[in-house]
Amino acid sequence: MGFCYASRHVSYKLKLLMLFTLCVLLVGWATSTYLMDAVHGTPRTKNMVGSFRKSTPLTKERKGDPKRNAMPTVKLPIAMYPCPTLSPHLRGPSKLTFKASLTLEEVQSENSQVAKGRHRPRDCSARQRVAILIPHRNREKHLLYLLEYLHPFLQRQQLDYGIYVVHQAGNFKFNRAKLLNVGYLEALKEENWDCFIFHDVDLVPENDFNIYMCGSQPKHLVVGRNSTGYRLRYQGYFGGVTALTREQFAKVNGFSNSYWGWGGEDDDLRIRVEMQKMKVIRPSPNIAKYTMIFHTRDQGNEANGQRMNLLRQVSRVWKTDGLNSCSYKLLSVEYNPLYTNITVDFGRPTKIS
Ligand code: UDH
Ligand code: MN
Repeated sequence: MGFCYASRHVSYKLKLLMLFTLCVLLVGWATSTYLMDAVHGTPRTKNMVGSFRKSTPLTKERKGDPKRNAMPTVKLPIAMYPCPTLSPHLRGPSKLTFKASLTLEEVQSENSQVAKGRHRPRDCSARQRVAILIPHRNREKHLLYLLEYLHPFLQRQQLDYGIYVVHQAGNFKFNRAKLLNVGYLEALKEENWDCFIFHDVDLVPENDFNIYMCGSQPKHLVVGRNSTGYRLRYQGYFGGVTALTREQFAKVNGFSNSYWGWGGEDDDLRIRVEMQKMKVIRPSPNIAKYTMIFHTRDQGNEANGQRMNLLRQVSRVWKTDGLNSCSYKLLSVEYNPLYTNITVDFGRPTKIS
C-alpha cells in the first residue's frame, strides 16, 4: 500500500508537470506567432506603401505606356500622361480652300474651346509649349484664313500652344524681324514657352505631319509653296515659317532689328544660326508644303536696298543688334478669343534700332 500510494503520488506529479509543460508550450507558441506577425507585418505594410508610391506618378515625366505601367487599383487623371510622340489625330495632306465670305465669328464659333488664342490637349500632357508669332499689318483677311486652318491643325498635333499676332502701328516702313523679336519678348512675359514658330500670315500649312515643335536644331518648315512649284526658293532659304527653341533664339540674339522693308532679315537669321554652329533642318518636301494666299507687294514694305550691305555685317554686329537692343513702344496687348494681339510702334526707321 505504501508503494502503491507512492507510485500514485508520483504519477499525479508527473501529470501535473506534463500539464504545466503543455501550458508553457501553448503560451510559447501563441506568443511566437503573434511576434512573428508583428515582425513580418511591418515590412509587408511598408511594401504596400512602397508599391502604391511607385504606381502614383509624382511628376509629369513618367515615360512609357501608361496602361501597362499603371496599377489597376490607382486611377490617375489621364491628362497627367505625356502625349504620344506622334499624335493619333493627324490626317496628312489636305486641299485648302479659302471662302471669300468667311467671317471672324464663323472661325470663333468653330473654335469655341480656344480662349485668348490658347489651347492644350485635355487627355494628355503636351510635349512642348509652343508660341506662334505672326508679324502683321493690314492683312486681316489672310489672318482669318490662317486662324481658320491653324487652330484645328495645332490641336490635331496635341500641342499646348498660344497664337500671338504682332501688329506694327502706323505707316512707316514695315519691320518683320523686329516685330518677331517683340513677339518673343512679350510672349515670354506670359508663359515660359519652349518653342517659337515665326510665321508669315499668308502661309497656310497643307499637311499636319509638318509638326510645329522645336528640335535640337533650328527648323525651317517651308520647303515648298504652291506659288513656287513646291520647291525651296533657293539654297539656304530660311524664311516664311521657322521653329527655334527659346534657347536657340536667345543664343543668336534673335533677329536683327535693322531690316526695314522687304528682304534679308531671314538670311541674316540663318547666318546667325550657322555662326553658332547650329544647322538648319527641314522636314521632307512632301510634308513641308504650304499654300500661300495670293498677294501683291504691300505699301510700306518695298524691297530693302540696304539688305546686301547689312548681310555683310552680321558677324560684326549680331551681338549688339538683336533681342538685347530691341526698343519699342508697346501700345496695347489685347486678348481676343483666337489670338493675343500685341500692337507696337517703332516710329521712323533708324539705323540703330
Ligand atoms: N506683312 C504684313 N503686312 C505688310 C507686309 C508684311 O503683315 O504690309 C507680314 C506678313 O506676315 C507677311 C510677311 O510679313 O506674310 C512677309 O511679307 P510678304 O508676304 O510681303 O513677303 P513675300 O516674300 O512677298 O511673301 C514679297 C512681295 C511679293 C510680290 C509678289 C509679286 N509677284
Ligand atoms: Mn507673302
